[in-house]
Amino acid sequence: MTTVRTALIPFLRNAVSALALFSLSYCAWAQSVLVQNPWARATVQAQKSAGVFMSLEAASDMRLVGASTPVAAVGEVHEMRLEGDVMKMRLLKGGLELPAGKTVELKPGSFHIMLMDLKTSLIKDTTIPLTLVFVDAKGVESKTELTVPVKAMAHMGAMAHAN
Ligand SMILES: [Cu+2]
Repeated sequence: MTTVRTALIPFLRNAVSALALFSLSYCAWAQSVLVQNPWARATVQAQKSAGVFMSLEAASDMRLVGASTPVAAVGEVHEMRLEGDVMKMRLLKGGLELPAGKTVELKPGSFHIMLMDLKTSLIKDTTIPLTLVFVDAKGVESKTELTVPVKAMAHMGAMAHAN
C-alpha cells in the first residue's frame, strides 16, 4: 500500500504540473491578443476601400502586421495623422506595435485596418469575416479570426493617401 502511494504521488504531481503547464500555455496562446469592439465602416456604392477599427491588447509584445478578408483583395495596417492641415494615411510597413498590457485603439482619424479593392459593398448591419495577422517578439506569426459588424458612421471628410 505504501509503495503504491509513494509511486502514485510523483505521478500525480507530474500529471498536475503537466496539466497546469498545458492550461497556462493554452491561455497564453488563446488570450495573446484581446480584441474588443471591432467594426467596419459601411461603404457607399462604388467605394473601393473601407476602414476597420477595434481595440487591441496584447499579453506580450506583439505587432499587428496585416489583415485579410474574403471581401477585399488587400488588407493593410494604416496610420492616419494630421500633416499641416491635411489628414494623411500611410501604410505602417513594420506593422502596429502592441506593447504588452497596453490597449491600442484603432479608430477613425488614427490607426486603422484599410480594406482595399473591395469585392462587395459593406452593408450596414451585416458582418464580414476578418483574419488579423500578428507577429510576436520572436518573429512567430499568429492569426485571429473575427466576425466584424458593419456600421454606418458620420463621414470623416476628405482623406489623402501619402505613399
Ligand atoms: Cu487607410
